Amino acid sequence: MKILWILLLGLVLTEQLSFAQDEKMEPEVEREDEGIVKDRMEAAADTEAPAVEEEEVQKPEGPTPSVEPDDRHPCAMWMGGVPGTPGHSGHPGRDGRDGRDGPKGEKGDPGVPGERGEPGVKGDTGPAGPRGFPGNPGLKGARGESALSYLSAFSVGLSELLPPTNTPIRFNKFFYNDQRHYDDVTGKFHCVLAGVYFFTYHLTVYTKDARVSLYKNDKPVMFTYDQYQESNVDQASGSIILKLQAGDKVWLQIFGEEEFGGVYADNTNDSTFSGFLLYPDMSVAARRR
Ligand SMILES: [Ca+2]
Repeated sequence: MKILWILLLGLVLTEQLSFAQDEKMEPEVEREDEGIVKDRMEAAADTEAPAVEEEEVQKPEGPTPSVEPDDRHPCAMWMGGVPGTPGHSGHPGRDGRDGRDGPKGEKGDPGVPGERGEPGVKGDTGPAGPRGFPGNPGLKGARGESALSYLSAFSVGLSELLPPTNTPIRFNKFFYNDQRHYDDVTGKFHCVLAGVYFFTYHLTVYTKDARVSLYKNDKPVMFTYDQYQESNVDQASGSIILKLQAGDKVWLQIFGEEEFGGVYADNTNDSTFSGFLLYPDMSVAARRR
């Protein structure tokens, strides 16, 4: 019986020594591995296993060196010895090398457009551009009021040799009188269009003096006096601008007695009286429209 216990103790000690040798050999293997994969460990520092885990792994799980007799095989102790304790699990392997980059993926779908930004600050005014081409002519304007509405002119001459005095001189030789504003029956110009008029007369004086007045509505407004000289043919003339209203009358008349009635005309000497509208009174013309 004593010999049996000595054998069991020897087996246990042999197992313990074998386990201790395994532990001493592992660091050497680790050092060899470190030399090979040193670079890999540096690159994969993040994924390195914590030291705590290694310590826990290296801590041997102490087997309880107890030997229980096997009832099923009562002769096993005599024939072959006690079965060995199962070995410890090995250390986890180190991480492998990083794989090569895979092929480039397909282009993704366009993203959703962002929100519209705030309007920018108004920029400075740019320099003036070059002058453009002339534009097309505009449309023809509407037909206006005919200027013929404001026509008034006459030019007449004396046909009788010596007109009577103190009465309007009747000029019945017509150079122009289309509007018939000069009345050769009365010898007076009849103002139809209110406005500003110009009048002029050029008279031949012969056989005696001539004194002529230009009348406006029964009142003389201008005088011309020419003294006749024997064997001469003289001229007397005058001109005036008057503002007239519609209905006004203007004429020439010998002022004085017969000794001042030297106004004369024949085939080679005319005595003329002319007048025309310079411009109408627009305020009156507007009321006429
Ligand atoms: Ca004279």
